[in-house]
Amino acid sequence: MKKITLQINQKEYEASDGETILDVTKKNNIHVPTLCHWDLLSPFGQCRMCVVEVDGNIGPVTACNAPVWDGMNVVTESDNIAELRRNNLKLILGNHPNDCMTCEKTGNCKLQNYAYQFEVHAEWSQQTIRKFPELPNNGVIEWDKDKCIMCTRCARTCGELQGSYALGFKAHGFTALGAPNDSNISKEGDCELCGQCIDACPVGALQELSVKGKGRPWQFEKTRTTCTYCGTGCNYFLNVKDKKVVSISPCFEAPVNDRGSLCVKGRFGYEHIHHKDRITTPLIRKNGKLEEASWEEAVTLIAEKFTEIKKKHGPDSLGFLSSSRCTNEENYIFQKLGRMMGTNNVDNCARVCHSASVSGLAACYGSGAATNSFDQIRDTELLFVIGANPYEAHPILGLKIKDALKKGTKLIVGDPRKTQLAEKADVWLNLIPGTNIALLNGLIHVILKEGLEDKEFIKQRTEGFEALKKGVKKYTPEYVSGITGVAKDRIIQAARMYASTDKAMIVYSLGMTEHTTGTYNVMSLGNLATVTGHLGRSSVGINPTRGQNNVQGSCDMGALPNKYVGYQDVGDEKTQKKFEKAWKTKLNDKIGLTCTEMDIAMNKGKLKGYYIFGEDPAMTNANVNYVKSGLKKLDFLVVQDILPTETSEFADVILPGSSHAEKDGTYTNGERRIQLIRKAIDPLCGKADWETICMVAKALGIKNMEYSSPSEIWDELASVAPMFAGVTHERCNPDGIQWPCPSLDHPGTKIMYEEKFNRPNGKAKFNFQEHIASAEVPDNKYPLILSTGRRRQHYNNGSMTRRASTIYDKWPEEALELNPFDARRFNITDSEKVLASSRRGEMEVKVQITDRVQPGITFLAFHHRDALTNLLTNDAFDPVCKIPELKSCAIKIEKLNGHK
Ligand SMILES: Nc1nc2c(c(=O)[nH]1)N[C@H]1C(S)=C(S)[C@@H](COP(=O)(O)OP(=O)(O)OC[C@H]3O[C@@H](n4cnc5c(=O)[nH]c(N)nc54)[C@H](O)[C@@H]3O)O[C@H]1N2
Ligand SMILES: Nc1nc2c(c(=O)[nH]1)N[C@H]1C(S)=C(S)[C@@H](COP(=O)(O)OP(=O)(O)OC[C@H]3O[C@@H](n4cnc5c(=O)[nH]c(N)nc54)[C@H](O)[C@@H]3O)O[C@H]1N2
Ligand SMILES: [Mo]
Repeated sequence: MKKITLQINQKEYEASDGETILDVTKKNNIHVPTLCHWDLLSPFGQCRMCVVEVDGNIGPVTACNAPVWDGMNVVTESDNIAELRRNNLKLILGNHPNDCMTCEKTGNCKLQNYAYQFEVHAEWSQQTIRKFPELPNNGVIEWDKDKCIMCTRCARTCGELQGSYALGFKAHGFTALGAPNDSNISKEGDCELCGQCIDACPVGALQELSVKGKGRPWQFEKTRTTCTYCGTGCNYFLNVKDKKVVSISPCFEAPVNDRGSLCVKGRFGYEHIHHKDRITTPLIRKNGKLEEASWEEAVTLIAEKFTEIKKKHGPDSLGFLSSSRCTNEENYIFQKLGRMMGTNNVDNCARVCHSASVSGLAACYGSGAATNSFDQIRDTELLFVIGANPYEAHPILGLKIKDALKKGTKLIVGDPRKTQLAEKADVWLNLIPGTNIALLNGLIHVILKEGLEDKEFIKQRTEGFEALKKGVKKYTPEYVSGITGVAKDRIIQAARMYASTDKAMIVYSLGMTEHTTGTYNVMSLGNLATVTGHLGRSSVGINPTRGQNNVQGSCDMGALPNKYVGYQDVGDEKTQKKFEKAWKTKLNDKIGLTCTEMDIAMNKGKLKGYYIFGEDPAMTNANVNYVKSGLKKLDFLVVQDILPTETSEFADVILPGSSHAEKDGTYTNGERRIQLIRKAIDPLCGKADWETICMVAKALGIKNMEYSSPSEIWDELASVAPMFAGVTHERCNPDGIQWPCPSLDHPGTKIMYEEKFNRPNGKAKFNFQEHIASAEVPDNKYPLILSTGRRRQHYNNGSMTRRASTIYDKWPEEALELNPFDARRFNITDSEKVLASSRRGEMEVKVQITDRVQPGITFLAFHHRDALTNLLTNDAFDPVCKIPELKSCAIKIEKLNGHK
């Protein structure tokens, strides 16, 4: 970019062509007042507070949208300028109420600050009263229309940054204001409650209702931390007053949510922290009822029972289910506890989530994690999103996708459901659930037939190509169309687009993994990325959107039955010796049970004692009737959670957990970024989860498990896992580090496999697989396919989001999505309650008639206890990674009248 020189207030400055005057003054700490300008938005030039004088120009110009030129001479302060700004303020204040001192925004209001600075006095307030249309409040964000200064920052934020267009301009002229949009300015028009408009508003017109009266901004202690919901890893501030988290506000410096953007859960899903249902003391079941107990009593009982079970039935009669909602440090010591007890029956919720990614990607490339970084999404030329719904499940990644689309990035979506993203696709591959392998083989078939593969890449960096070539031969577009239901032209078009675009990135998720063919699905997707050479560079690769805030981390930490921390193999002689030496004990070298296998072992009476930490399998595993029957058969169940759950109903002892606001540690997000979480308040129950686990270990007589802080735990695990050797808590501050990071001078890894793959010979491997149908397909008795997944507003078992009144009041119930064709077929009307049943269970649920689902396919989320979706789902699992088929089973629906 061309460099130019200009003068500002008689001093010389360098700038680049294309910058505005305001860009240059900001960079050089020259203060120019602004109201309608926000750095995150394009310049608007409406409020005219930023007027400056430019030599040779007839009148003053607005600094925010005036470009600089070589030799320009700018004056930012003069009597004339001050008077102009003062007059602008007078005009604005003339329409502004004069309740300044009682306004929540006092002290943080730009208008108020400028009124002081430019000495505009109170008599200017409310000279003119505007007439505004009456608009309903949405119950969450207060819209105080009289305070609106018409800067339009809220509406521009909603459209430009969030891509939601729920706020627009209500009218023209004097009655124009940012307001909920009911005009046809926007096509979407749905408020997602991201809350970004609150931060955009420079005055008190938009505020979070529930924070009103809880204190003024300067009274809050602010702690930057990492969000506790999904694997995106957004950062924000917890605002604390009187030892209570009263609100959440954005952090604009974070690497992941770089514009401070948050989703509805991140922004408003915090009420669980101080909810009355929080478990704050240990509970012991006595005569069938849970009663409050002391820590001492609870921990002694656990030690007694686990010791007794181990003695009587051997260590493998014990199981340890770790928590992807909790920190790396907690996961490390939790799996260590299990292993020190002599068992590898250690697992985490990745089993029912992305375990197929771990096994599938490792088979292709040697590591089971995302190959690239989230910010590279913005620079891709083509995105292939398959089996993922980021607009709902990872909304901040969704924003990056929206940015890319705005720039012209092409989009292919592979999803049976017409998601919001699928609506935007250049090609929507509307496959039948469970036909992923056939579809992917079909795409590769076209690519090879048309010679679009990357021949050089295949030759230099891969192995096993011939078998793939032979295998995909029969997957012609016609054949694949017959299996998948996708029109053959779409298959051909998608294959050509993906293969012939240089920067083409794959984003995928559970639509690929949660199948009995999960591992093979991921391998087939790997084949596609490899055959086209879309690997090892920026803005390409194959990227699973990891689910939980720390599911990447709990796998990394070895909360897996076959791996120690850092993916070191259980049973490998050298590794066994290494950990025996480090932990000073003899260790079991037999691979343990997965959590889905533990469900079977409980039912067979082989698993007797189970410690479930921050997970709710009685609600979230497939076929929960089976899970519950197993839990009932246990001799002893310990649950450590922050809130009561379906699973805790079966507990013999409940240990209180600590929420993310109550502890230090790290979470690892879906792009392998290890980020700090920072304690904002003391644990409500008196102990952080890691302290509780240590206490249990001590009571069990386990030595070497006493730690004074999470960073001490981190240092221990980094000393035994080479991929983390260069990471310390200190280095993770403030923006985190992406693993692998093998030494203290290593900067971390943004892109994997730039030079070689992690397999022994450094090459990527093709793994051809044939199409295999889902374990259960529709028939006369159960004629509909049920697929399951997520809604943006709720989170997994819903224990937290159902307790956030802001969220729950607006989204209180679940409904089964049914295509209008099926509704007619089964004579069902919209909102009617039906009985939905599968071979495993039944539930009553409301129906929503929508063409989001295709004929023959239904969809349910699983966030509500009163619509327990997993009563229906199939627990048949993938033979390699043991993930259950949560994304496809057969159901029927019946009208309820007359049934019960
Ligand atoms: N709001 C919210 N966000 C969340 C969560 C939450 O509960 N709520 N949970 C977090 C967790 S733990 C996870 S793992 C992630 C999950 O994130 P995602 O996997 O993106 O979410 P899902 O809705 O489960 O499923 C994704 C898509 O797969 C499609 N699908 C179903 N079957 C098939 C198939 O056979 N083939 C293909 N190609 N697609 C199919 C579904 O229609 C759906 O659109 O989200 C995380 N983020
Ligand atoms: N039908 C269907 N079922 C599914 C899925 C699907 O797509 N469809 N997806 C599956 C997937 S991907 C996943 S990941 C699982 C998720 O299943 P789970 O892991 O069981 O569900 P979560 O709600 O994420 O969290 C479990 C528990 O952790 C607790 N918790 C949260 N934070 C803390 C903390 O800091 N300390 C302690 N001690 N406890 C805490 C919460 O209160 C909650 O009860 O569900 C699976 N189930
Ligand atoms: Mo997940």
